[in-house]
Amino acid sequence: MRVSMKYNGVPTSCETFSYGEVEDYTVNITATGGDTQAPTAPSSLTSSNITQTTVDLSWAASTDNVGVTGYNVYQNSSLLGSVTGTSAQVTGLTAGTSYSYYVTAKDAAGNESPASNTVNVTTSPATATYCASQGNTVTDEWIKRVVCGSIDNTSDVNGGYADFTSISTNMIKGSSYTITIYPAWSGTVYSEGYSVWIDYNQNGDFTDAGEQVFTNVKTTATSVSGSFTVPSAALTGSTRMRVSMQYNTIPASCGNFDYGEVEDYTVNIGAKSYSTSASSLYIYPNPANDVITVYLKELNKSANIQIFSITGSLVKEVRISDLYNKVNISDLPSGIYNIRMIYNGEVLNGKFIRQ
Ligand SMILES: [Ca+2]
Ligand SMILES: [Ca+2]
Ligand SMILES: [Ca+2]
Repeated sequence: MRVSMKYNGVPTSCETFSYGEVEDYTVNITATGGDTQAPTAPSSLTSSNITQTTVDLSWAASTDNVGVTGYNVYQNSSLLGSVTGTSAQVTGLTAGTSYSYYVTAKDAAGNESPASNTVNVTTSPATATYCASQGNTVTDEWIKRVVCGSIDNTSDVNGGYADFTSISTNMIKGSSYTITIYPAWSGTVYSEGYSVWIDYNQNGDFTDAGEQVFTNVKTTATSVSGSFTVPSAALTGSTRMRVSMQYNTIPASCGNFDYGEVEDYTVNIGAKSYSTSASSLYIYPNPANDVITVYLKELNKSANIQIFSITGSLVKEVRISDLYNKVNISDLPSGIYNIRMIYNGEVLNGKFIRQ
């Protein structure tokens, strides 16, 4: 390295001049630049958009004395890959499986920061496949109608089995629901046994404790009915409800039998428990005499509305949309009512007075 100072002008590297001085030094240039300081640890690592096979990770940026050049993403403590930004989408995961993640920052010299916080992720459950079940003969008897929550399905004869999983009702953990089954006979009235299951843990069977939610011993009654409470341990999300009717005995959840019918439905189990404290629904007018209007915040949407008496009994359930959001309450006795709407997986509550 040459340092040069010249009177009254800028010196060139090779010249002799009258006034001034030149000094030569030595500089040793190394390959790494000598940066030995690692970046700070990334912070605030969070996961989002968890699906059966992917998860999105994002974190707060690290700093470095020279500069952060990228981040290493670790899955179950093994390096998965590197990115330059502060987010990453992990793909190729297995449904219903737990994974742990942390990230580190790195600089151009290859220094790696300490690990960020760790986040644990469980991918969405695999789509369950259920055992087959059906009545072999529906000449004499079948399930005519099923009513549960907002399901009210009159089906008549379905050849022994019907997949009605496109028909669903919402349910909230800790809340009680009533199911009513109506049989029909072509001639002679035979005794029929009944059973209903809900796959609360979404593992594709009806055999876990508490999943048989209703049974009725053989009867010639024109309808059977019972109540059950959705356990707090039930998984949030959509799952299967199986309704079965068999001649002369209570049916099993799997397999074929001689006489009767099986119908499958979908139940959407809500994450939040019912609270009457917060009033997050806008209801007009209030108090009201005959009709209330309940406002949905988004267009082209619909939602189920449940109205409860002050003692907690479900007295009305209707479906509203942004195009038709009126609920007839003229049949309700005067009093205070709680109203609940399950919308986008969220529970919105309100109160109104029937004058
Ligand atoms: Ca550094
Ligand atoms: Ca049927
Ligand atoms: Ca199960």
